[in-house]
Amino acid sequence: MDERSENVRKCDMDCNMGSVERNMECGMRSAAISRRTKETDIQMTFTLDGAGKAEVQTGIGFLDHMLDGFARHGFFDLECKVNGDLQVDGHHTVEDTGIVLGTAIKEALGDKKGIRRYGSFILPMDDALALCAIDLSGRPYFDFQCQFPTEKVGELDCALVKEFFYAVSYTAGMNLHIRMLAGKNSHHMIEAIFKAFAKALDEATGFDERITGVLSTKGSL
Ligand SMILES: [Mn+2]
Repeated sequence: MDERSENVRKCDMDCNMGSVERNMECGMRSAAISRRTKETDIQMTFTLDGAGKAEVQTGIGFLDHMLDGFARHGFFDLECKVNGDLQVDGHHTVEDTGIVLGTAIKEALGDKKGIRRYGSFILPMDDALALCAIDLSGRPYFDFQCQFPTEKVGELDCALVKEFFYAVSYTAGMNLHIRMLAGKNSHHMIEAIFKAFAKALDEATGFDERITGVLSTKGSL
């Protein structure tokens, strides 16, 4: 068992994950994760080098809409089925979906050889203007500066958007900065964040042929 598999195994035990595997067969960077706790039961397959296809069922319609946009605009493939304790509220469902997505991103990335590492995007959506900047450094850091004018959009608590991306950044080992530069409508603002994140992640995970190994003076990320 190599060091990474060992780490995955440890993570598996820590997070009570059922299976973590990386699809090496067709050279596509992808991951399949299942994670089950007393609060949520999540199955996800995620492909970095995808076509933008999504099949998402989280039980929260607006979150499905956001993850669909994330996959489409990042050209990722995402299948995600979540059974969460929505009778409590959306917190566990949203946070745990973020944990699994971050884990899937990390697994799909593998050794990060040849990737750009950095990515950023400023995405407009009507009144909303969202900035997202990413460094796939392996060191989690999260900064979120955004205030939504409403408490909810559909069944999604706006406060959970921050929780979702916090979970993604920490499990993926990603430096993630999100700022709202302008915005009046919560639906537009949140959608702009998810799409800006998709575009920034697509850039950061993309290959640059000038990069022969890992883009770090340390030699690993
Ligand atoms: Mn929309």
